[in-house]
Amino acid sequence: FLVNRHDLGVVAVGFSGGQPKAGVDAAPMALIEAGLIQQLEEDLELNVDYDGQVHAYSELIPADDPPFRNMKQPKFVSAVTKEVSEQVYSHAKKGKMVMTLGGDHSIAIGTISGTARAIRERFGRELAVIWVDAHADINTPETSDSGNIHGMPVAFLTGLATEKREDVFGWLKEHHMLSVNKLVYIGLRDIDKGEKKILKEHGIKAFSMHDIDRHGIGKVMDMALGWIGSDTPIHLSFDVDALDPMWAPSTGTPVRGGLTLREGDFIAECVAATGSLIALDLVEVNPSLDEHGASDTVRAGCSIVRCALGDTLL
Ligand code: Z70
Ligand code: MN
Ligand code: MN
Ligand code: MN
Repeated sequence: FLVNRHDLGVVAVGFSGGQPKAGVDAAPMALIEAGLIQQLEEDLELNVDYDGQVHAYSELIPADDPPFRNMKQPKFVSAVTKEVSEQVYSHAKKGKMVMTLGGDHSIAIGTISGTARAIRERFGRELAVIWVDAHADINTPETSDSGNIHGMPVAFLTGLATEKREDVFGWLKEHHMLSVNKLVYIGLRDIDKGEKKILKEHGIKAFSMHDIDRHGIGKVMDMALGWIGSDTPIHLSFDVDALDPMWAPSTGTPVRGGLTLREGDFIAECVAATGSLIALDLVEVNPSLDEHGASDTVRAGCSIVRCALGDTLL
């Protein structure tokens, strides 16, 4: 009802500026070369609207971009995410489902602001986000130890971090934003001290690996989707480092003790089964790290995407 689930807009974001390691910008091409788009068209029978480019946004590189409020490359990340926001919005406003291939997780500032705006305009509704990740990515510039913006997207999207400067995320307005009680985390296991405080203070719903061990992934998904409630449009933002490095070693910050490949696919299948998925991000695949594990990591990413977009076993 929310989108035409057979019409998929694809945005390929070859961007690594939200963190220090090169190579995550090559992920969209690796995923596409592994046959992802072809699989979606042929096996899932989706009408894919893809401009055929991996965007590098080199035209947006600022002349100078010194750290600001502890953020690294603030102007570049802001400009790229603003552009991604427009790209995602233009698919979503036409009623298409949107898939964005990253890139590092800072790009979610663009993807989620784009869908939140489209959903507000089209239905007057609020968006829910399921953030699958080893990390919470909810540091403010002031709580961040690293200054890497891929650790901050959720803070900017929820308004926990704000900045008036237009060229440093000041373009993010109320209509781009997400309410903290419409956010659910799954897979957390590496959270900074300041982030823990934020999660507690705002009562943000989070299912850690401990919760998955305790209840099993089936019950956790029931609880996660129950928190969101039925008939709420869902944006799934999937960081491949949520998976255990056994299955997804080629990522910038692997953390042991993660989701199995099947648990990752199961999360995506459960979201697909709600019929409320309107957008999907797959981020942080870095084929140049742990090179012999790159094909496994890419295959895991392709599998998660297929499951989220409705591939069924039978
Ligand atoms: C840390 C920070 C992060 C991904 C690392 C790490 C954040 N909390 N996110 N890898 N995908 O730098 O803020
Ligand atoms: Mn471009
Ligand atoms: Mn992340
Ligand atoms: Mn992560």
